[in-house]
Amino acid sequence: MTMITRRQMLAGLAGIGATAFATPAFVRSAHAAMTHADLAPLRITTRQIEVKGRAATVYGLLTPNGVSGLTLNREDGFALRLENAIADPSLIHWHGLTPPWRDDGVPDISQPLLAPGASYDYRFALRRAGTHWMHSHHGLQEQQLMAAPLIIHDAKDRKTDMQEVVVMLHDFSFADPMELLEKLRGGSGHGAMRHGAGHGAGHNMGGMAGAMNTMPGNMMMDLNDIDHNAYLANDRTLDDPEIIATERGGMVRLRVINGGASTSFTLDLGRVTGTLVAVDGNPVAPLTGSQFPIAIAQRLDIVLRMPDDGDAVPVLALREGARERTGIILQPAGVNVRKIDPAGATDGPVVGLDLETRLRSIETLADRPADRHITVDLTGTMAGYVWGMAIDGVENIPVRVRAQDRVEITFRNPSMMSHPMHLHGHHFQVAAINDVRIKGAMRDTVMVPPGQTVTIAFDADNPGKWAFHCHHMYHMATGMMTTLDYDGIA
Ligand SMILES: [Cu+2]
Repeated sequence: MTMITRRQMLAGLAGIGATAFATPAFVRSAHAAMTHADLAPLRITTRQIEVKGRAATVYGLLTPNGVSGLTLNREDGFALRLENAIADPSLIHWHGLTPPWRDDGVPDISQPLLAPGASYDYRFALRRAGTHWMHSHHGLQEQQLMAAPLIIHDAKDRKTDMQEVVVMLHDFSFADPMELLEKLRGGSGHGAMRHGAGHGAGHNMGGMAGAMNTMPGNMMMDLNDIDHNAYLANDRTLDDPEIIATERGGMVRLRVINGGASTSFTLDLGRVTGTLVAVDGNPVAPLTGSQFPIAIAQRLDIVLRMPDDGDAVPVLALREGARERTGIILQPAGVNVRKIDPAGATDGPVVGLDLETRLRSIETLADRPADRHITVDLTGTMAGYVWGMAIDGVENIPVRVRAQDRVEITFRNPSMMSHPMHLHGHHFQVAAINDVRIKGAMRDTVMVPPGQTVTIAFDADNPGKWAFHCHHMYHMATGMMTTLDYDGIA
């Protein structure tokens, strides 16, 4: 049994450039000795970006052409050489893909950390197209932008003559993430201190946040643990946003990825109405609207038509429970782009389950009773900052399943924070919300707000040992993580 202890998690934490040794020449792993001409190279590296006029060294996952992330054809499969060009060990998880478990990119579970200068080769079939992403699963590297898009096209995507725009959201701090975590663990107990207090936008540079909201039914809720220095869309803030050329009246497919380490957003199209066509890469019955919640690690595919009047369309992401926002601008030729304030007039909406209850998957699981039902309590408090997953009342033990079983897992959340729960290796269907059965979206990450229950269902069709955790990086790093183990896998 490989339990991930908090000590092991913390042992993996280190800042960029903390080690001084030079990056050695690439060492090929032994099993890669045969042909590799078909392997796309992807490099774990560092790069410089500018945030609010200040230079920052962040991580990157770059192709040889300097492109962040990958766009692949499903039929070609996943054929990749991952090279570690930084001075620290790392490992990259392919979020949304369902590879053989040894290729899943979680240290100590799937495979050992990738040493500086070493490389791993990956080859597996791609089961589904969709908007996915990749990120470090080691320590707190994800906070320093070790994350990138991973877009899988199928034949239908290639036939559609529609402009695709990928929008990757991040939260960004100049501070060392280890420092941010230590402050959280210092147990400021902001719940008690900030009860009912208001909070302004951007008043707290890289400090601890303290937003409390009273939910319907007087349920108290903690919103953001950390006030980040900036919120990024494709690495930029609204002071200097990415401006994407579009056609007047043209169709655009947005592929939005929430790569934030600890921030949920609401996507806001302003006066434009869009059609949500997929979540977490899985098609859903089309839903129209101008605002769509996107919890940490989730994805939204939204199709929209540029206005005939030729106006630019800001695509904004509103930080949950706070005024900060980020975004990109869709700009038809010859149109001026208005400057948009990085702080809105009102707080971004709280990300709840209103949209989730309305989502219906297009490709649903077969009707079948569950062979196994497991209840997972999401436990923890801000005081001391220790989080956990209790399986049938026992803290942080693996969930055991049998191959081919229909499995249902019910999350209950007695804590005061929302937890975006992510199961590796599978896509599940949202099967019930607060005990009301639905044929909801197929997903890999589902939000579980305080005081609510969400049941997911999936077929155990990918044997292995899989990470199963909250995708709020600081909750995961302080204990809200376990594994899903198939019987018979060592
Ligand atoms: Cu959490």
